[in-house]
Amino acid sequence: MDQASALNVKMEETVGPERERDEGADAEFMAIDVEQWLHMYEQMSKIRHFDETVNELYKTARMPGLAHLYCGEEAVAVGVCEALRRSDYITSTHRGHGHCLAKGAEVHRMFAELLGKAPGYCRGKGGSMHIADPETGNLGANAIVGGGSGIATGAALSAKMRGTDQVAVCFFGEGALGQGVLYEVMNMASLWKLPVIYVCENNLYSEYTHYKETMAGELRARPMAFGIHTEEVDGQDVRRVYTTARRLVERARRGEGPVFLICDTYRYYGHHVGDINRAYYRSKEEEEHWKTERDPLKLLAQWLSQERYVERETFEEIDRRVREEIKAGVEFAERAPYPDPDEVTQDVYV
Ligand SMILES: Cc1ncc(C[n+]2csc(CCOP(=O)(O)OP(=O)(O)O)c2C)c(N)n1
Repeated sequence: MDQASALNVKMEETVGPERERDEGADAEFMAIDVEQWLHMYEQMSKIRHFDETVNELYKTARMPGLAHLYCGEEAVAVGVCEALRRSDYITSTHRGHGHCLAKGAEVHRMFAELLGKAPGYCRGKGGSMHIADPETGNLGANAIVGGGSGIATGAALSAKMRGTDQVAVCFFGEGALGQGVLYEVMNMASLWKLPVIYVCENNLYSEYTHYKETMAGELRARPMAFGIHTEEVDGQDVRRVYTTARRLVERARRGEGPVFLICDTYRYYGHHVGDINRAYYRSKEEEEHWKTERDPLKLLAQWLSQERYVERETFEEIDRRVREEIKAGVEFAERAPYPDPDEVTQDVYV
């Protein structure tokens, strides 16, 4: 009996649905500049290398605490944030490094925060799950599952009341659908036609449980019950995430109300860096399938090579540049000072 059937979950629910070719979408992808796709590749590469390095810092005991890695899900953060302006808002989650970087956070200040150092985004007092950066519209990662939904919806209400055309994106995992606050804010957002985009990253598992074991009915039926326009997209294909997000963001900007975007995706590592023995909740074959067949970086690079004639060396050069930036970021953070002990009660709730 394979892992999927042991858990009473069908195989297609662990490897994702079959995706068909869509010629209309292909034409839309071709109309976008190669440079812009390469920028998205670079952003995804940055997130991948950043979080792989976080894992190393944890394993070699150079980082205090733990972290939730975003590897495998990069196309969601990058595709959505590429459709936003700097002045638009996002709220993030406990698995937030990808969202922060995609919205424009700087690698060296991110590492400084993770190592508890003074130049970090929260002066080293927030850590992985609380990185916020008002300069880039990032209203913060959040250790409370579903916690960002009230903040993003409030930000969208504020934008509407101030008469700006800003939008707010609320990223969350499918586990957040078990939180009541999400239903309260979706109700208000729909009634008041707020410019908020709920982005549900369905990576199949909430901690160690397949979502089908805890969710009654269909995921998409939940936002639809509030009359919210809902779409689902292959979250491993940054081309689809970006073009769909671009359309939905414009819809929200025009004042047509909230939208809900389900992105089908997968996390490559454990729920957090310490979750290394995963055999009791998902199989090695399943992980391999996503990594070899559905990797967002490989999928974009393959398409750019085949259809847009980008040379392999171009990707190697981008990856090399990214690795240098990551290395310099870690060196910066390791050299940086800790905050002064005298300020231990500043900027925190005591
Ligand atoms: C309100 C609340 N309940 C429980 C937890 C413990 N917890 C942390 S992450 C997590 C699972 C979240 O799953 P999901 O929302 O699908 O996000 P993913 O980890 O898959 O990205 C849980 C239950 C929490 N942090 N907050």
